[in-house]
Amino acid sequence: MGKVALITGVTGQDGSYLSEFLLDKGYDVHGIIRRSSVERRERIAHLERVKHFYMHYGDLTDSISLIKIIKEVQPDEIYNLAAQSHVGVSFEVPEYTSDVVATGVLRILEAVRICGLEKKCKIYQASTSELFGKVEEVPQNENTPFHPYSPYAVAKQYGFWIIKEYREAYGMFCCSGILFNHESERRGEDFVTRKITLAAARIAQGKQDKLYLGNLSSLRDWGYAKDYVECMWMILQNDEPDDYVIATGEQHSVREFCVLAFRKAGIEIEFSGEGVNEKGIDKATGKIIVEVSPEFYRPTDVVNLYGDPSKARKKLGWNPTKTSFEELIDIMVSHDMKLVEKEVGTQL
Ligand code: NAP
Ligand code: F7E
Repeated sequence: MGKVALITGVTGQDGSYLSEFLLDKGYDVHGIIRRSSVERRERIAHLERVKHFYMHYGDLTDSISLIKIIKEVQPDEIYNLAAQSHVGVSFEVPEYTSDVVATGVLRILEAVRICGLEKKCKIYQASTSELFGKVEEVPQNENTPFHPYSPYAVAKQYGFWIIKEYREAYGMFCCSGILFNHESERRGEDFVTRKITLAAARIAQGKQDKLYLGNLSSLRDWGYAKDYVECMWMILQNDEPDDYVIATGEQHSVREFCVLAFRKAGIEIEFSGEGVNEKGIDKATGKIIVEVSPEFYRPTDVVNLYGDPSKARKKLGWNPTKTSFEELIDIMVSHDMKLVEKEVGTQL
């Protein structure tokens, strides 16, 4: 009989790729979904009638639903991917963010104990490079001190420590993957990479005039989500439970991402000016197509993320550079060029 996995956040970017990955490996995959007034399940629509894929209504803020689902499913592995995952939004909804992102992890751990599954069930926690926040060293590895720098990051730090605590206090097999940014053609549209690739496609097709962004100098270590879900699984297959930094070991700025994405869409862009006055100009037409808007600045911003994935490479045999930065941009822009072709109307 195949193994049984339970995924929270199954409708998200990572949840959808992980479902596909685990189904391919012969797992029974159970996902927790929330009821919403407008169904937003496009990332898993193709899986809904697939054999061995099951969905359950639940919420990370609702212990009863979690206990019921875990009792019924009896999972061998839980992947806790659910979160209010937008850092900027966490400044607007800090209490809700903490409830889901911090206390939600505790609810999962306790539900597993209440169901008597603490010796059988392994747990993966979606931790984040945002823990390094106002960075204390570059690049960052498993020994770099944490300095969370947003309500989201502070909540994720609780998640990291409660996972470690339950591992040590109760001998549970629970692990955190400290994942650096990972993107894809399924990335939410309000994260900077997807916002750029969609805008590049729309501007190239005459369906948008201009793109407004925040901090163009912010530096990130961006990987491909499809490669990163493999690593989540590898972390739980290892003999010992442990925490790992998952990153590519390459760093680029938001500005650099813009130049390459627009180039892929057929537009050469040149930046001039500084801070809020910086502008991205279409070299062929002289038109300003990128501007900075303080609306997208954060009260505290994380600006220098750069991961060192040596431990994951050595201990798990994971390949951090399967998909290069340029290939990631190619995948996203090619996808969005086709998507935008089908769009009716303009976003001017
Ligand atoms: P995402 O696309 O924003 O997906 C978040 C998922 O969480 C969605 O399925 C969402 O469901 C679900 N969710 C939100 N609130 C919930 C609640 N109260 N109860 C149950 N489910 C809830 O995020 P992602 O990019 O796939 O990231 C997956 C996880 O990794 C998150 O925990 C994120 O914080 C973490 N992470 C992401 C990155 C990255 O670069 N992508 C890096 C490090 C860590 P709905 O569809 O109902 O909204
Ligand atoms: O911002 C800057 C922004 O929102 C990246 C989440 O998955 O990864 C993600 O969080 C950078 C920041 O991702 C805009 O200020 C400039 O410095 O794409 P982002 P994030 O904040 O790094 C981590 C690892 C997670 O754990 C999170 O769940 O880009 N930036 N202009 C902008 N960001 C956005 N969103 N929009 C802009 O217009």
